[in-house]
Amino acid sequence: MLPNEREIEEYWEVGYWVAPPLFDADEIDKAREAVLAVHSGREPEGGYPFMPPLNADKPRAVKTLMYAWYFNDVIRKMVTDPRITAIAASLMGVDRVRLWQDQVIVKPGLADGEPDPENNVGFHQDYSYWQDSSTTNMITANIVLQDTTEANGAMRVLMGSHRFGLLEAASHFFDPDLDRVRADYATERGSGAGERALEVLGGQVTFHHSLLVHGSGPNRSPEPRLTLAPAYFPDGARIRLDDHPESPHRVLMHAPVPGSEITGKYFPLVYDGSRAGQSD
Ligand SMILES: O=C(O)CCC(=O)C(=O)O
Repeated sequence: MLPNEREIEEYWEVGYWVAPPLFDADEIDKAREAVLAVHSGREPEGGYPFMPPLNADKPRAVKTLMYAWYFNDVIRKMVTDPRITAIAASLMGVDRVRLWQDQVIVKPGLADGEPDPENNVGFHQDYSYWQDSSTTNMITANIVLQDTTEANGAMRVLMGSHRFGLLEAASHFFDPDLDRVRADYATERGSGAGERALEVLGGQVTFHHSLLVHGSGPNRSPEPRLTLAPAYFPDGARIRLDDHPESPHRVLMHAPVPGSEITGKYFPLVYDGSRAGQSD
């Protein structure tokens, strides 16, 4: 199920690609269970090794947790699955791929009609949080764990916005005002990119470039919207010391030397085209 040449060209044109369903109902059920377990605080025993989920104390706000792959087997298996990592390699145009991070996202359902802007994911560019990597040729996969439409808060993308380059203020994941941020980006770049909600079936996976502007509106359904969002980068990318010493990647790089390759157990090789997609 790799993208063909035309689809790869399209990815570079619009900044995202939507894969057909890659995971079956059983795999999705197991992943949903894992997502809810890691957000519940029941695991891992002894507490979160790196950082706790954000917004855990706000029942109606979007919640995210990073590095669950490190302690949860189901999540690790999914984010290192060659069905995904081979596609990431094809779209990035490289042979060898490493895992950059994961993000486990829970968007609670607001079916009772009470709005809560913090249920939104603000429009942002992932690379704005990732500037300690030397390359913007990085990619996020959104593994969608239920059928998802605008009604339950499908991810929205500003098509082609990865070609804007890094925007000045693009770290807006937790800024709920979608209209203002969208307008700011349009002002900065002088043109409005077309916007699209990625409506997909459970088990489908969407891929987006690290500079693509994306976010999402509220989940108005009764059920939580769950997503597993691993991100990948080409093997050989180097450490770039920016001015965010507290970024989780920087912390996990340990005594980072600028210009040296990003490697080590927190950035595992998850696809090697020359070895037919085994992980290490
Ligand atoms: O879940 C969403 O709506 C956005 C996810 C996201 O920002 C990402 O995967 O990079």
